Amino acid sequence: MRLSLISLAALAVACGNPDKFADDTDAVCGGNPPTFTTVDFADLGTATIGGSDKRVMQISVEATDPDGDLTSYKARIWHDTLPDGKLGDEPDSSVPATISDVACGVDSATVGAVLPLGGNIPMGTQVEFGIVVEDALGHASNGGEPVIAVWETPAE
Ligand SMILES: [Ca+2]
Repeated sequence: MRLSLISLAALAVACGNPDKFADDTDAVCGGNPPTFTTVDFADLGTATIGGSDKRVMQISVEATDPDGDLTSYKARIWHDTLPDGKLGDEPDSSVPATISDVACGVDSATVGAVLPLGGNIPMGTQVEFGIVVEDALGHASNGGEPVIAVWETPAE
């Protein structure tokens, strides 16, 4: 993972489970969107990114997609500091990642992003996050509506 990608304001979290081995590059994976039920958060402490130390957090989901085209994905992530169940129209981060080049070969994956704290995402407060996962064919989870969860960011 190239940490210089932090210029995108986010890093991908990509841990796939390529447990199927469909070796057919012409495969059409199907039309299932990814699904997930819960949103997980983690305080990752300090990381050196682009030569400077930054406090970082991780947002992730355990996504499943029966047609196996989580081979690459895009995590669209929203955040704001007003936990009212509403988020902006456009995501604050859109993080692409590739897990495998085996067509239709990834039907579950940990999907998410590492985000810097202390800037757009303030520390020591409740932050409302939303996430949508798009699979390799652009099918979006939950009809494209972000699944929302609130997380209290670390105080320091
Ligand atoms: Ca799919």
